[in-house]
Amino acid sequence: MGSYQGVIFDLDGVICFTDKYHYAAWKTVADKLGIEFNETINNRLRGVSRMDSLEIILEKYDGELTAQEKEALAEEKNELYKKLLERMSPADLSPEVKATLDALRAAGLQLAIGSSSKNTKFILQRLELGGYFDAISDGTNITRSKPDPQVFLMAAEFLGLQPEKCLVVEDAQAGIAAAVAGGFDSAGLGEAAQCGQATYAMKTFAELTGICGAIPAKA
Ligand code: B16
Ligand code: MG
Repeated sequence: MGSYQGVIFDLDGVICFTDKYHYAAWKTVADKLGIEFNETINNRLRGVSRMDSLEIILEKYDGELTAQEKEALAEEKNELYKKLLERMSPADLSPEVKATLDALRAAGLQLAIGSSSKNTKFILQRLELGGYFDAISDGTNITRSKPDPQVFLMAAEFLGLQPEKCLVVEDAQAGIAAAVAGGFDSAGLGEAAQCGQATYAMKTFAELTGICGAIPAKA
C-alpha cells in the first residue's frame, strides 16, 4: 500500500460528469422502444460498456431483437450522446480536479486514463486535456469491460508500471472490482467509496494528494 508511481483515472464520474448526457441519450432510445428507463437503471450503467448497457436497458423489453438491431440502437444512442458531448467545454473540468492532477504530476507521478468509453479522446479534447495524460487505455483498446481488469492492466502496461505501483481512481463498483481483480489499490468516490472494496474511501478528489504523498495545490 502507498508509494505509488502512477495513478489511473476512470473518466466518467471521476474526471468529468457525462451521466446526464448518457441518461438523455438512452432515454430517447428507451422511449422509442416504449420501455421504462429511470435514474436507478441509469446508475447501473456506470462503467459498463455501451453494448452491455443496452442489454441492461433491454431487460424491460418484451420482444426479441436481432444482433443487427441492437447494433443500430447502440449506434443511435452514441450519435445522440456525441451531439450532447459537443456542449462540454473546459468549464466542465472542476478547478479541484485540475489542481489535484497538476499536484500529482508535480510530485513525479505518471497519470493515465482507464475508461470503458470509446469517446474518451473526444471528451478529453472537449476538456482541453487532450495530450495531458501519459497514457490512455479506453473502450477502443479493450475486449472485456469492467469488472474485468483489462482496461487498467493495459493502462499500467502503457505506463510501464506493475499494478502494485499504480492507484486506480473510480466512481463505480464495477471499476473497484476491476481494480481488485487486477491487483491494484483503489480510491473510490461516491458509490465506489461506499462499496467496502476500495482501499481508500474518498469524500473529495483532492484527498488523492494525501494518499499519493503529493503537496496539495490550491484549487
Ligand atoms: P461509450 P467510464 C463509461 O465510462 C461510462 O461510465 C458508462 O456509462 C458508458 O456506458 C461507458 O463508459 C461506455 O461509453 O458509449 O462512450 O463508449 O466510467 O469507464 O469512464
Ligand atoms: Mg466511471
